[in-house]
Amino acid sequence: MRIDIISVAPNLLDSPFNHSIVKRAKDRGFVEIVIHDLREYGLGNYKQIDDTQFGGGAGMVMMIEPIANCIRKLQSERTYDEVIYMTPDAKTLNQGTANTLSLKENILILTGHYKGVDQRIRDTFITKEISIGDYVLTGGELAAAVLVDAVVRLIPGVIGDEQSALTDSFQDNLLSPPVYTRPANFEGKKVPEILLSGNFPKIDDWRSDKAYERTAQIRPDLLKDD
Ligand code: 6GU
Repeated sequence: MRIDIISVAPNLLDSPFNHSIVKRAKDRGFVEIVIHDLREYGLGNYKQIDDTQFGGGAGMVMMIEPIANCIRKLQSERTYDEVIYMTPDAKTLNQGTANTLSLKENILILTGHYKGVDQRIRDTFITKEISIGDYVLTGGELAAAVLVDAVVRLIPGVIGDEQSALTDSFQDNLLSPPVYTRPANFEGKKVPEILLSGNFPKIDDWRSDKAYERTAQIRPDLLKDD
């Protein structure tokens, strides 16, 4: 998979992709992540990328031309399965979206800043808009890092223990059951007996029950059919 990200703050994306599982996925050739500095496509001597909004009001809007020029250049080099705009005014990311995106070949991600991008960019180039939750970040970079992390770990082969991604919280719309490791007794607090029993069908049942219990308690909304 190849992921291109257009950003006005590329430095924000240095660290998240250069550690741990995402780094290993890059090193092993499962994913190539390329960051593009929108400023390089800015207009005039000042490399302008934003302007005041028509109709008045506080806050700058990201201009069409720099973004259009950048997207068009990238699209001339490869075909993108999705051109994604990270913005708080969109549907929220969930595991289903991450699963779907993990099977794509080429993804282009545009991150917003200020008041966001001129609506015509969204109308013309964007095939999918994603928010990562109901709160506002200073820019879309951290949101893009979240999306990329969620997607890359699902690319087949990236996580060694295949089971591990399959039993994540949310993979079946359920939260994960509690987990324990040694010692079996910490200051009198004991690990549930069943987990020490070696009876694996029973352990599976226990974990399913706990997952359901936890979900009903903390995120009952996940149990509703939609
Ligand atoms: Cl994608 N961008 C920004 N700026 N804030 C957010 C977000 C995205 N998702 C949640 N909050």
